[in-house]
Amino acid sequence: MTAIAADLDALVHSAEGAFSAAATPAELENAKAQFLGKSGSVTALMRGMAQLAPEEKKTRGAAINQAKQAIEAALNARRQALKDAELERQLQAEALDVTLPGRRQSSGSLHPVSLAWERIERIFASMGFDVASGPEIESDWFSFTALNNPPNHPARSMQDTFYVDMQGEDGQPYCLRPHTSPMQIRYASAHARTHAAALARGEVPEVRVIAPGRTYRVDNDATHSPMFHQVEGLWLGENVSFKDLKVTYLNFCRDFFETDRLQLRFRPSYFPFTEPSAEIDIQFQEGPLAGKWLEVSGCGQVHPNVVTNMGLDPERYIGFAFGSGIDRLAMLRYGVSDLRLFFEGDVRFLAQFA
Ligand code: 2NM
Repeated sequence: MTAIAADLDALVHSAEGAFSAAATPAELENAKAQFLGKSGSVTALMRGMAQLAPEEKKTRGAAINQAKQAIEAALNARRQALKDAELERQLQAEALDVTLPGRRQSSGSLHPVSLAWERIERIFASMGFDVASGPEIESDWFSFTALNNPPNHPARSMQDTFYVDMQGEDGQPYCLRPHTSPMQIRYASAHARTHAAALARGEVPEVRVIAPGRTYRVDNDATHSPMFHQVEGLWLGENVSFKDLKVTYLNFCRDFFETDRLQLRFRPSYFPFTEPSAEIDIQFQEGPLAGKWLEVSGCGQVHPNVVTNMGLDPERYIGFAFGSGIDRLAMLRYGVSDLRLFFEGDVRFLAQFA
């Protein structure tokens, strides 16, 4: 009796050992087959009972059943343990650290040149100027001829202007506009057509517009970029004078630089499209640039030939135009020392304007 019980005991221990050695559910099912399967040890013991006497069968059968139940219990315990371990592993792998800081959605910001551009538009709009924009690839007529540029003017040369492999009806090549003046001609010509009836009645409806935009020149160093930004202003009417130019530009500078502590100086100069012409210099009485005269713009009274090319009568229309670099204004406004910083796209620079 004890001997019989001892062999079953050993079998139960052997099963327990095999089950706990199984590291995965698949291994465990293989181990189960060794004991409880069709050709497993327990099944063999059951078959062996056929040879026993009826009295022995009873006690031996009960003992085998007990052993079988013990093995099944061990199997179920190991199944549960493996399941728990798998769940634990999954929880570890998918663990969330809710104390980690969130990933910030960083917001972009406008480029400093765009900031300056928007300020310029807002300020001139507040003084009654329309804002016009148009083509960057322009004809020879709008780029040069209408602007009173003589055929051999140096601005027309290959060294100064990017030409495009496309010709206009006049046989002249198109170019990347070297200034936004073409837009002034386009705007004033459209104005002349729109107001044809008023003009026929002898009225002189004013032209008051700025043309900001991208412009191009064959030039590339610390203070020149092949693509740069210009804003031109044009104010024509019956009696628009240099006094209006001075007041307009001074008011613009006071608003743009947010100070009245600045002075303007008009220095005689030359442009084909204006006569007389001048350079506008600015001097701040305060701040890091105080005391230095800095060139900010060209300007002048629009040449009668240009007024004519706008489709307007130079006997009735007089006024001024100016052209300023938006990049240069932005450098002065935001204290940027190198023009190239605007065009490198370095976020460490750009983020400072956020
Ligand atoms: C400048 C300087 C002086 C200018 C002239 C015109 C137009 F189309 F009305 F003739 N627009 N802008 C002008 C005048 C531009 O830039 C330095």
